[in-house]
Amino acid sequence: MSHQVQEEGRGVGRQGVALVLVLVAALLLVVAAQFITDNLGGDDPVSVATTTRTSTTLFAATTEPPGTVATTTAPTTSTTSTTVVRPPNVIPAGTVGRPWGSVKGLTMFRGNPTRTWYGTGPIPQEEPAVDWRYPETGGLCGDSSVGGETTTWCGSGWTGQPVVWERPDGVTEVIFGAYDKSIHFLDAETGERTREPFLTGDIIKGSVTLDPDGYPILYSGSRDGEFHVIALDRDVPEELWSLPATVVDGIWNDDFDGNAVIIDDILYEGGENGWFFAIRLNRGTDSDGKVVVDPEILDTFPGYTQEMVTELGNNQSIENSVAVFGQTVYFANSGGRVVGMDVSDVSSGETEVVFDYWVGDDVDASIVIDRDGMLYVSVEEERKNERSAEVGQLVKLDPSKPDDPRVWGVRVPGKGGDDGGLWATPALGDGVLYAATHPGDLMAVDTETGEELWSDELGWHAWSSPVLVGDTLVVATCTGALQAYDITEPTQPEPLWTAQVSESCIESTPAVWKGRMYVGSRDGGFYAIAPGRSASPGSTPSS
Ligand SMILES: [Ca+2]
Ligand SMILES: [Ca+2]
Ligand SMILES: [Ca+2]
Ligand SMILES: [Ca+2]
Repeated sequence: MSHQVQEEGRGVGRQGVALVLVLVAALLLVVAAQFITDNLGGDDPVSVATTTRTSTTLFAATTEPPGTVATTTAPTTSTTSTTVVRPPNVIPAGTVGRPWGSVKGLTMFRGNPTRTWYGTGPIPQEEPAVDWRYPETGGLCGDSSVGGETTTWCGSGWTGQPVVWERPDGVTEVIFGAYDKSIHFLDAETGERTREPFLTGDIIKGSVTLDPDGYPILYSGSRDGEFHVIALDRDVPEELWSLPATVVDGIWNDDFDGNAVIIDDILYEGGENGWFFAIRLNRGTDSDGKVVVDPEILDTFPGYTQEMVTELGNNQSIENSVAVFGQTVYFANSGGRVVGMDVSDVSSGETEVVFDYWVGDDVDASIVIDRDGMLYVSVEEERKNERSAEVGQLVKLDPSKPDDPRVWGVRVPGKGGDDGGLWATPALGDGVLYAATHPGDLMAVDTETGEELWSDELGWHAWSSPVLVGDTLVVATCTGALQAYDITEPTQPEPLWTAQVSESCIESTPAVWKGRMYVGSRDGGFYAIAPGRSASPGSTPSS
């Protein structure tokens, strides 16, 4: 079945288009690379350098929300502009640590394809307080069944990072999926609904992706067996298309927890069925100016091998969020296989495994990629096999040495009855990686040597990914707090404040936007935290 799917993208016309794109890319590569080298740093967005797309109005007549105009500029002669340009379909080193796309916002889990941008500051320097809770009382709860056992889940969990973006009409909107099976849309200032919730068929664990190129489209997985593509330019959010996990003959289950990346109309996503997908969205507008897609599955690929299934069993799900550098898409699966796929020819349906490494145990955190293209892989302790003990739980890999890529590995043992390892995705600082561990420590690790420079206790079960903006690091804890650190001296973080948000565990990753923070808790609520208007902690749900 997979082969039929793979064939769909291989039209002659498509190859012609691909050839033109490759030529354009080659022409722009040198100029763009130089430009990027000259313009590192800052919060400025990254634009694609292309002669085929300029200042395009994506939809004209609109109702709610007002139209988004995406402009793609290619300032190839200016050296004073701070916009970074890049060749199409390529993620250059200069994109690391920067926002992604033309939309002003945090549009995806960890902000960009290398999973290294966490929002726009500042982060409050003094203890903030809960500004609003959604809903005001009660919780966002839903029942979900696995293997005949039904559990009630409340709030939002792992990874659960919200999208925050500045709409063209001036409203800053927060968007997140929750355990009540719905995607919620809120006014960041007030916590009021901006749109009707979008209901899926099961709980949502992952993070949503807002189209980074200005199309009014949202992308979300769910436990319901579908990956959803949702239009935001209708009266209510409306599904345009969905990818069923059953499109391939997968193993394990049909959930989608991983967060999708969209690069120049191609969406990359991994599923808990164990497969990786590359989908050309063919985004556009209809005659009424409404956004449409006409998706085409370019490639499907099983993240597992038969050998892995024989050795480790069927749990070969992909729950981590794909990361991209250059023209290689990286993902890892529950068997501990770290895969790099060359997608330079994905438009013609051709991908190739160019990196393949086994860390031994489940990888659910996202791979983080630095400017040298080095991979930081966070491994859980579930299988606890020899390989995992040997490789370590926080591992740096050098893809330029595919035969022996391990640069270093840090052991993260269990403690106090908890397993070791990491579920959270580390934050990449200046020569330092900040990682929250399952046993409950926040570690600062030297990216060159793997030396553990510093650590602090967060409690236990730290699944929320640390967020780094400017010289401030903030991390949510399973005791329901946000903890901030001053990292002016990156190797020696200094505690700044601890703000109690909720009485339940926070597993979701916070989003930071201009002095405010947004995060969901397992108590059922979703919170905005801001410089203190009141000193009172979050209201406790009434039920
Ligand atoms: Ca399911
Ligand atoms: Ca899952
Ligand atoms: Ca897993
Ligand atoms: Ca796991």
